[in-house]
Amino acid sequence: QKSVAAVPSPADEGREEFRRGSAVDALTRAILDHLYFTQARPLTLATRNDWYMALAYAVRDRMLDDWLKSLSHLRNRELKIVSYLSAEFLMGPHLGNNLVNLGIMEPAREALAALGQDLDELLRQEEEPGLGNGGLGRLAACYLDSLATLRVPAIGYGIRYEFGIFDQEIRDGWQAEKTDKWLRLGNPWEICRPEITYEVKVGGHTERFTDEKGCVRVRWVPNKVVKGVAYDTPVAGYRSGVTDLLRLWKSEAVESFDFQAFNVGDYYRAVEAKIFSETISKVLYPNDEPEIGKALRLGQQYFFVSCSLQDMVRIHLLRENSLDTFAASFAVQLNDTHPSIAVAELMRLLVDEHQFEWDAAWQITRATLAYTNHTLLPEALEKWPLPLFASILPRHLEIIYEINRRFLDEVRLVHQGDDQLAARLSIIDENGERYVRMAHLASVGSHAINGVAALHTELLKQTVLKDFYEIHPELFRNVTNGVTPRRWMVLSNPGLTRLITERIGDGWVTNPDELRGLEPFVADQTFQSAWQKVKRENKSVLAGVIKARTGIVVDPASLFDVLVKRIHEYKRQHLKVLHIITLYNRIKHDPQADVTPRTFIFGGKAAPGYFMAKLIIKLVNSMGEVVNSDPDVADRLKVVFFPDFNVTNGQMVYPAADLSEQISTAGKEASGTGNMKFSLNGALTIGTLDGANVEIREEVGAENFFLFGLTAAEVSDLKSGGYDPRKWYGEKTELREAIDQIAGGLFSHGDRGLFQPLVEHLLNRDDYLLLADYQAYIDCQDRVSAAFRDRKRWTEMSILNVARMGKFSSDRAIREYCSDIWQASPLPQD
Ligand code: NTF
Repeated sequence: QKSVAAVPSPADEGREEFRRGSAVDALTRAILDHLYFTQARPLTLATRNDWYMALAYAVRDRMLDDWLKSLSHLRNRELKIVSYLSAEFLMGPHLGNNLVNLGIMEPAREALAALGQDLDELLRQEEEPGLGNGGLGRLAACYLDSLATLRVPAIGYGIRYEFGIFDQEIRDGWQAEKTDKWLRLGNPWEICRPEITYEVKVGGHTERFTDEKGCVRVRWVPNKVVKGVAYDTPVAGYRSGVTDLLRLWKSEAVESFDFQAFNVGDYYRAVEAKIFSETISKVLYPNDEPEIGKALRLGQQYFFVSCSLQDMVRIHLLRENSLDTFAASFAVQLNDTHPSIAVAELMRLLVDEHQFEWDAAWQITRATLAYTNHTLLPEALEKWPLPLFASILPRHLEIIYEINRRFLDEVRLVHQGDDQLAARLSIIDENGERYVRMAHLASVGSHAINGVAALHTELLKQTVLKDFYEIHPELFRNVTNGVTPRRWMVLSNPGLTRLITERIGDGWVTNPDELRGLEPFVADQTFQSAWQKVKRENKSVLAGVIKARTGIVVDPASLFDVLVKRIHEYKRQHLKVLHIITLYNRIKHDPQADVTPRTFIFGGKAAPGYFMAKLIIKLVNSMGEVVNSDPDVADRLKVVFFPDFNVTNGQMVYPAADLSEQISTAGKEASGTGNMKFSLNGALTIGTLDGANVEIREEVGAENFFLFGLTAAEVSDLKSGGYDPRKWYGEKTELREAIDQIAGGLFSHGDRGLFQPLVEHLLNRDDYLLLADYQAYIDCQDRVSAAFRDRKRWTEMSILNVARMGKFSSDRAIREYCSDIWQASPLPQD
């Protein structure tokens, strides 16, 4: 198993405490104290979880000084607070990350060793909080790390789901979902704040009344009220002296609410209300399923947004006595449309609860909010049927109508006579059944709108938000995504971290542009072999884990070709399958064929209701069975489906990859962030010109990147010209053979029905143009195979990839948000 050693960092040794060895002693004592006083366990009975908990509490204690300091900054009116509203935070295990960021990995290891415990074992004990689906939630986590590292006061606001993203098991080649009971053994990182609670109304109706000043006002009479309770998790910056806050809301029943029912003896109705309340934060919705009709999902969004905004209002009123200056206290970022109800909720709080005039409230709302779009896929753009919306948020619907009326009036004034334009821009979709379009609500209510990669932002302006761009181009920005080098390098790839730091020092951890300092060593023999050795060791570790989890034996000397991400047709895992079958057939036709030995590693979850994605998982496994057990292949090809891909597993997979597969149909992947993690860890990319791949290629150099496939423009031309996948099927022999084999039952024990829906779709629609890109992909993979045989050249390319990845640090992204969107600054050094 892999050892998670710390960087031999000058920052460790620099600490007075550390030099005296007292850090180790203090930690040892603290762990023992927590074992006794918090876990209530004598040494002789302590379980692994007891040790993990004791260590975690001891580490958390060491975050408190900085944390309490940061909390006191919340009251300082000079400091703007970044408020990141997100339905998902995919934080990954906390312990290792906190040890890295606090600079106490080695002292912790020693302290535990003195107690007869192994740090690595305790690190594996932590159940990761899987409060997100994939890239969007993980991005939020990387951004919190960077905010704290850059000393920007920030709060991440979200939902404390009792069950996060399901755990994936593979049974008979199919995905099976298991409830993620992540809180089962306790969560030492969070602190419950029973005194920070807010009431959130649901349903009912509105009433007009005249207030004491003679103004007509609106009162919302709900039919339910729930309570949100704050749970706080500290987020330590990397040796920055700042710890920011992740505040997640748990829903509970309002004690007083249904007392009436209780008093007349209707005990069951009172309990029912409690159950409804607790349901709201019960479970994370897996994405990629149509949201329409899911009342609970809208309830979740409103619940966390309302609690968060009420919390900000409270904090602001600790600073100032009027809400006029709210926008100077908070910059609120909407992570996709999931929190976009914030536009109407902030208006409601200001107008209904704090008696603001509409115009003043609107000015504050727009000055406070900004919106990030993360997808162009039409099926992922949120819209709520009007009746459903009205039944849950009657007051918000009225407010949205008013926002929309004023907005469309403005549009009509400037673009007279263009009724089509107003209809297209409207927050309410009136084509047939009526909907609230959440992306329009977010766009109208924000002072900045951004995409997450250069290409994505351009496409956003040309497609989904074209009309908004035309009337308000000044609102649009691009902020290309980034990932934190702390978790995705220092923590997960200690070997490479050590090697790099030996050569260029450790400044790159916070200033990854310094990785450029590796370029002079590119051709250096000793450095190259050390580089290869690290990769080889990471591959061996992963090979061990693969053996343990799947029973499949893989060869660390083979090319590790990795495709890990959510399973979706646009991400084209099945294109990868066609490639593997093609190589398989080449061997079958000529058992002596010269095929570079490869291990294909797939990983990723499919939304439980997404049939095609689940069928793709089954196909990978079925095809893998045939290939892995064929004596003609003689172990030259191995196919692995690594179950339950999550942050923890990602930390083992990225460092062990030789080749990173980023093969989405051009124009479909907004950015991708896995692509950055791979490249940062020395994998070379094979990819289309999609999302951030475009910029990664620009940075690392075209000669160090395997490019293939249609461009976004070519994709849209091909489609508008009437795309016929059968043409490609007819022309390409290897492609036809592979598809025929899937259809003919070669991978399904002769069953021609099993993969029929997939084959059918490819031959008749092929929405994601696998057939059109097939040949380019195969040819490019042949170049990859050849390149891998030239070990020296491959290693050079690998080093250059790492050396040139500086741009993709989430620190760079956060700096851009701070200066271009939030107008937020770091705390001065104390
Ligand atoms: C995802 N969007 C995109 O699909 C990824 O390309 C991108 O890297 C991440 O966001 C982060 O920006 C979503 O998950 C969603 F919800 F918008 F569909």
